[in-house]
Amino acid sequence: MLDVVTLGEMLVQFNSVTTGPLRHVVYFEKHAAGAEANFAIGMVRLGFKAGFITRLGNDEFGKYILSVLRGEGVDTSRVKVDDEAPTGIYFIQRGYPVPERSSVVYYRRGSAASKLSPEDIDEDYIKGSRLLHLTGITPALSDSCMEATLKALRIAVENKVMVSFDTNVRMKLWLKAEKARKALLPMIEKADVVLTEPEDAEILIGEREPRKIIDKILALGPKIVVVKLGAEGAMASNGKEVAVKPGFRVPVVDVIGAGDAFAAGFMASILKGRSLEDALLFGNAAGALVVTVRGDIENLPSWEDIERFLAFQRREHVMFR
Ligand code: KDG
Repeated sequence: MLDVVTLGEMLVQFNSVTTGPLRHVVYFEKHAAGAEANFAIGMVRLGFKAGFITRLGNDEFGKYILSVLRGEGVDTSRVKVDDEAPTGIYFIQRGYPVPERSSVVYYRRGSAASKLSPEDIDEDYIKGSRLLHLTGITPALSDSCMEATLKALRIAVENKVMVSFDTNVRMKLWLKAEKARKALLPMIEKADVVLTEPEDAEILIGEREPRKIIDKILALGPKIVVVKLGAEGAMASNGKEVAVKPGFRVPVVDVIGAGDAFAAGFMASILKGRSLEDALLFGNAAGALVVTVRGDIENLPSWEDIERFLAFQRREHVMFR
């Protein structure tokens, strides 16, 4: 039996070794990444059994991604290989035009994962799990991906499986804000835990202020709402208490993937019955570790590494040898 099931697209990420506009970058480093897969790997590192539903192309990049998922211990029994469509890829531009920020350029239209459809969603697989994690990326990939997401959500709700939903609004995929709003709001309403950030909330509910975002989303039905504030930390509420935790100061190499690391740290803590404050602390720590390197998954921490990171932040003596 699994603890967590998620679905979406894992892509090959070509991360610029140097900062600056992509046209001048000479060297790219190959990684495997994608919001939901990052989350699944993050949860495995934190001791949970996680399964990932997707389609991969029958190509070199598909083989690479499958080996990464298997190597990380993610259950790949529901990963299908598609002979017709390729594995998606994307490039990351770092530090330009905004220092310490990254942007993405996708080559994923028509990818194998965009062909994911309701027939790929196995009812028993989700029923037997403790948590279904969804993000706003998968429903933006295609109509069939949207239907697959809705089917997974329906199964979870009907079987009282906890649902976490990370808004992850990607306007490069939606193109129109109205489309994102119409698709994602009904999903948010059915989720138990919603993770979002001010930029997404502005698009979805016309609100940027963390406290107001929390109140507005709690009023839609979710039991816990978390607002991720990047380097500033995060705020969360369960309707009874509001918790706030500042972020950690770390050298920033590439911020892509930090939100997924945060989500894994946060949800792993919730599944372990920890307080909102602890969940924010562990989420922030996981996110901080991920921004210090290129690649989304490499620095996803174990509990032990989170503890060592936190001890160092508290200026406690940490043994390195
Ligand atoms: O959250 C990080 C992801 O955004 C990145 O890895 C790529 O999944 C991705 C996406 O669709 O943007």
